[in-house]
Amino acid sequence: MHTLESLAEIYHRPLFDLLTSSRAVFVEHWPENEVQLCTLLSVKTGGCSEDCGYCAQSAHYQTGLRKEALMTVEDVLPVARRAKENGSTRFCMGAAWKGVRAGDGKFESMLETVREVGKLGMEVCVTLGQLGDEEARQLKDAGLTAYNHNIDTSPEHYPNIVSTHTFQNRLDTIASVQKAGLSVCCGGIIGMGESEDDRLKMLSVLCSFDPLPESVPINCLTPIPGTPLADVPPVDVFELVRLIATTRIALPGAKVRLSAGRDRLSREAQALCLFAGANSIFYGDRLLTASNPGVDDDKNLLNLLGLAPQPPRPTACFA
Ligand code: SAM
Ligand code: DTB
Ligand code: SF4
Repeated sequence: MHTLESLAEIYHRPLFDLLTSSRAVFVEHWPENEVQLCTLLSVKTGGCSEDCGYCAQSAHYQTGLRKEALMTVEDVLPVARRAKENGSTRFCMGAAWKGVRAGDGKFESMLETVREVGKLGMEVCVTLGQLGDEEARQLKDAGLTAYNHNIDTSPEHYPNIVSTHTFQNRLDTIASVQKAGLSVCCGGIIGMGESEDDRLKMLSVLCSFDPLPESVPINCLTPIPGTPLADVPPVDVFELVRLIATTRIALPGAKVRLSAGRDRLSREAQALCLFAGANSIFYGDRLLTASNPGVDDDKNLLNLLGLAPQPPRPTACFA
């Protein structure tokens, strides 16, 4: 079990010692030199009731984002098919909701979308906000692989970022996801004015999950004009690399996803993150609302580094 103290001991080692250790853990658990490509799609954009201080989609801030209604299964399927053709093995759909309720028409529509996308043979992940045991069970029955619900930062820093729900609400949703037998995708954002200890406290919460998270997205804040965090300066890249390396050592079997903020990282910085332990990226020129490197740049980078897109794994398919 990793505590703040044990994680801090790892995190603050001389950088090359840290990288030597994380690389050894990485190669032992993930020997294939592969990176999982995931495609994100915002299926319901903007107008969210929550006040998450980093988010372009909160109705509390004037971010200039155009709201879009929930996409139907017919809208989503062509995007999912293209994602598969382009080499993605995971398709993740995000909705700007506080949460979902069983029986609600919008939730029913999402279940239908999950059922159909699941037939394409990619891992299917959704991030729909808060849910309970029943909603999680229905998503599992529809063929969902994983549910993304980030804790985002330390329990102590969380109330500085969000006031409309609590850190405990996030944990309750994650418990329902685990209970349904779905994989948990849970990580956070760095660069929201937190300390390095806050990041390690976040990691120690992830390390306390049972089962451990299957996937850990590490996002660098994409500053959104109009939000309270619009002017927070970017995180030093070596802090990002240290966090990825420490995450790899603490959670050796997890997919560590180098998520938002890649378009502000140099190729060299991304290479260091992939060396330190990241083994997944979001692929395609848009995240949910923010920009991401273009697919040609990403293909080029993986080629230059001798990394291959992870092939579909039959066990991970629900077709
Ligand atoms: N409403 C759902 C929720 O809150 O879980 C799902 C959508 S939310 C956009 C998914 C995750 O995206 C957030 O938990 C956060 O980690 C990440 N995210 C959102 N805006 C971001 C930003 N500006 N920069 C970096 N990460 C961001
Ligand atoms: C996650 O941790 N990062 C992705 C995914 N989970 C859903 C979302 C990143 C969003 C970046 C900001 C935006 O596109 O609005
Ligand atoms: Fe954004 Fe999700 Fe928070 Fe809504 S709940 S404001 S979509 S992060």
